[in-house]
Amino acid sequence: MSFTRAIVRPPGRSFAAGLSSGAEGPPDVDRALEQHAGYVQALRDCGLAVTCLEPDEAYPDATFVEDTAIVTARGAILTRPGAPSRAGEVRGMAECLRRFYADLCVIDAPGTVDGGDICEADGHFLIGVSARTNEHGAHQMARHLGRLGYTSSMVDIRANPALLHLKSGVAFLGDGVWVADGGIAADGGIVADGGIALGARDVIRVPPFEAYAANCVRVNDAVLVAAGYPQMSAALGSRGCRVVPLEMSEFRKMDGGLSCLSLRF
Ligand code: CIR
Repeated sequence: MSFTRAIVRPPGRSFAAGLSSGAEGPPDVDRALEQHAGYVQALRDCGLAVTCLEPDEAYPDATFVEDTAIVTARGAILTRPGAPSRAGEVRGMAECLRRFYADLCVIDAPGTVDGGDICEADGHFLIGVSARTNEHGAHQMARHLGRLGYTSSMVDIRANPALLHLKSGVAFLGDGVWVADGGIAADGGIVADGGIALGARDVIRVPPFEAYAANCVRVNDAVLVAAGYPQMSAALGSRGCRVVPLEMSEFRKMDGGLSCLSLRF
């Protein structure tokens, strides 16, 4: 969980035209830009060199860069987003990633993968099968990761419509500690591959009324978490984490979590 770099893209003026379940109304773009600047500062405070791409007005959801690629210590894989309106976001990310990776693997049709469905835990990857990541895409992703020397397991979240992506409901914090939503947490571990529980030293179960805060991110010595979720912040703090609460209200309105605003490597 030691990172030196991150890639981000601030939202454009078209942000409010992105995909959203719409339950919370339209976002305020100026406020989203302020919140994004706070997020970038938090990454810099964690010691990361942040590459900030230009806002992309053609793709209102392009600020959610995590969905466009999987970046690992051994290689990068471009995704093939499950929402047709987001397919074109990958090209811009590919151009950027060529600066950092010699080879980029791709997901081919009919496979689809959103990066928000991929959760790394010390060299093992959970691959969520969701409304965005289909089984073709998940198996291609597992093969790419296998070629890079990583293991993986599948977690089918299609029966849980509250989760847009796997990482909407699970986060790995290192040292055997997980954060997980009720459907993914099991006694002593994490449900994967239809029932096998990955070992876990500690699973922080997210209270249903703080479900949004499950999408937190360990960055070096800190855990970034959405502000306004006191039980989650307290649970993280009690594990000795340096908790960094960040305002995320405008991204939440567009169904985006905290992890999806950056690629970290
Ligand atoms: C979408 O529906 O694709 C965007 N409005 C939100 C994507 C959030 N991505 C993520 O949680 N990984």
